[in-house]
Amino acid sequence: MTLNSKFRDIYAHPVGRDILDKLLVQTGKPAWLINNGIIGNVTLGAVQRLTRGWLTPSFFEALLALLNIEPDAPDANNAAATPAWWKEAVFYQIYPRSFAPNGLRGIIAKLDYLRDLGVDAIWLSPVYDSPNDDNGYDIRDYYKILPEFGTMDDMDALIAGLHERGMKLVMDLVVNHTSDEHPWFQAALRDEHSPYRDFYFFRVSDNGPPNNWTSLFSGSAWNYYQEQKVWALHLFSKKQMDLNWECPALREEIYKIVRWWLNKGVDGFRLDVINFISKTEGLPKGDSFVGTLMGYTGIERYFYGPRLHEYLKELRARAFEPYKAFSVGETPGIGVQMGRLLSDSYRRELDLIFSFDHLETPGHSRFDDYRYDLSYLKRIYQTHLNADRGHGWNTLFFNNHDNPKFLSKVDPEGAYVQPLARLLAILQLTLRGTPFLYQGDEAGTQNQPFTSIDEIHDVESLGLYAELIKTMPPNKAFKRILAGTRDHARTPLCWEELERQRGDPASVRQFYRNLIALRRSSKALIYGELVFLRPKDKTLLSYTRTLADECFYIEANLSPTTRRSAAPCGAELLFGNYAGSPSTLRPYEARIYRINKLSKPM
Ligand code: TEU
Repeated sequence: MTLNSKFRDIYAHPVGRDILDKLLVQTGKPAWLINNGIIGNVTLGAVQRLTRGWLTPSFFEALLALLNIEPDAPDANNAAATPAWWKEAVFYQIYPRSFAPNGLRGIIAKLDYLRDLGVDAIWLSPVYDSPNDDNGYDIRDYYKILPEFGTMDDMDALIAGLHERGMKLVMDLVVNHTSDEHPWFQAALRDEHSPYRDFYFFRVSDNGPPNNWTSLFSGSAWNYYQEQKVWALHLFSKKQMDLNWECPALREEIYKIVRWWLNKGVDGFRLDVINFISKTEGLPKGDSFVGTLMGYTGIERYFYGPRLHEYLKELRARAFEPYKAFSVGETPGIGVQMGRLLSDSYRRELDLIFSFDHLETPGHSRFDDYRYDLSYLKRIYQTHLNADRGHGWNTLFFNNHDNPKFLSKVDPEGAYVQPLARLLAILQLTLRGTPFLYQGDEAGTQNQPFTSIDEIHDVESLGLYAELIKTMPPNKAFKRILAGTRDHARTPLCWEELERQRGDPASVRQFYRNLIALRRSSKALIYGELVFLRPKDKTLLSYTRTLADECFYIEANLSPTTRRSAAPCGAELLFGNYAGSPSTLRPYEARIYRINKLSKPM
């Protein structure tokens, strides 16, 4: 790709397609705008001339560098999806800090609750030894359990307890960075000739930070160590130091860690912010326009780096493959086409990725106080879930430990919690993909009514608050933190309520339990072809799942106002989040029907 490349060439390129698709979604513009005879023939050079003074040459240099990183394009294959346990499983994410008292022992005590709910596999957020600057995502010792969570014996008991119940364990692998208290970093800092010095990004620079990259937790991405007169890179908190994957000895250490845990019986890993592990050689500075657009300066230099595919292929071959272990990558910022290149089965890299494109509507960031419009979710599902019928597979989630509650984004007042929680469950357990429940989803948990910054503990929120009060009054700054803080997802679960719901057949929990049982009973709801209906209907998400002669029709009213149902005549109602099935759909009403092939809706 060069400045002579035309928009249509860029749109035909996987990275170009993802960038332009994000721009189109953010600006609400249709795709044909790119591919038509006029705009399609416009070259990058012409855009540079037209936007002189606004988009600097460094923007085009950075864009071309990003485009030319990727020589491949996804292989379009529409063969039927190959069966795999992790496509049929229902995953449940546990955030050990707030799941249950007594750490690992507390989790073991809840395994029967999870088995009864229908959970097949647990994703366990970090339990490794850590100074907890970022709640465990800053690891000090990969081979040791954080004492407040328990012992390695407790860990072995958890693995055994899960396997006894036919369940699996996926741990969290945090290898984009370590804690600055990790012995590798301590040794590297102490001695510039230490072999561990190359495990990190140490730089000598006399005039300030080596480049203009900013941390995802606010401020510069560089720490300066006065005594050693050296800088070190940290894309997250000041105590989370980025690892240099260019260093073969570092990669060997990571493969050893993975094999050690897989030897213990762990079934796979969720790979933390794994798309950041390859940084552009020379750590070139970030473009200010991209930095403003994305909120993080320099991100275009590491979110889809030049050796990412090479490292993921090697990690899989050297550590995961020998154990047939499962891998799901957390990949913020990655688009549909890049996602296919990271996770399509023939690529031998990751099995699955978490895409975050559905979590915020266009023009909004997590810290914007706005009402989420579910018609956007429909748009994202229509572009993402069928992007790759053959090799590809999706993750289906609404919550995790990094985001405010999805329910509260759609319905901040909580006026429709009962139908809405059940609507989200119906989508998550009938669309094509692997459902990842976050602890508490099964009870319809909402955001916390925090009243002051003193109640906030999350390093990201506190870093942002410190930044914001430099330019706005504290109450205005707190309002932004309240909208997006991760602490909404990190408050202790109320087990009294969860156990009450377990005994109440009309509860959200039991609704999830019955839905999970329905999904488990039907291959069509897992591997069935997914066909979206009425694409232009903004307030109705309707689709069918068909496999052999089994067919389901699902519809969901995406609005708080009553509207007409579009269910086909003669269809058999199986599930609904309201009693009865009038011809209209009440606010956020959703239904699942079984239909026989003859009355299949067109
Ligand atoms: O999160 C990576 C990250 O950037 C998230 O904030 C992500 O962008 C966001 O969820 C998208 O909605 C991972 C871990 O999940 C997070 O808890 C850690 O703080 C972070 O990496 C650093 O390890």
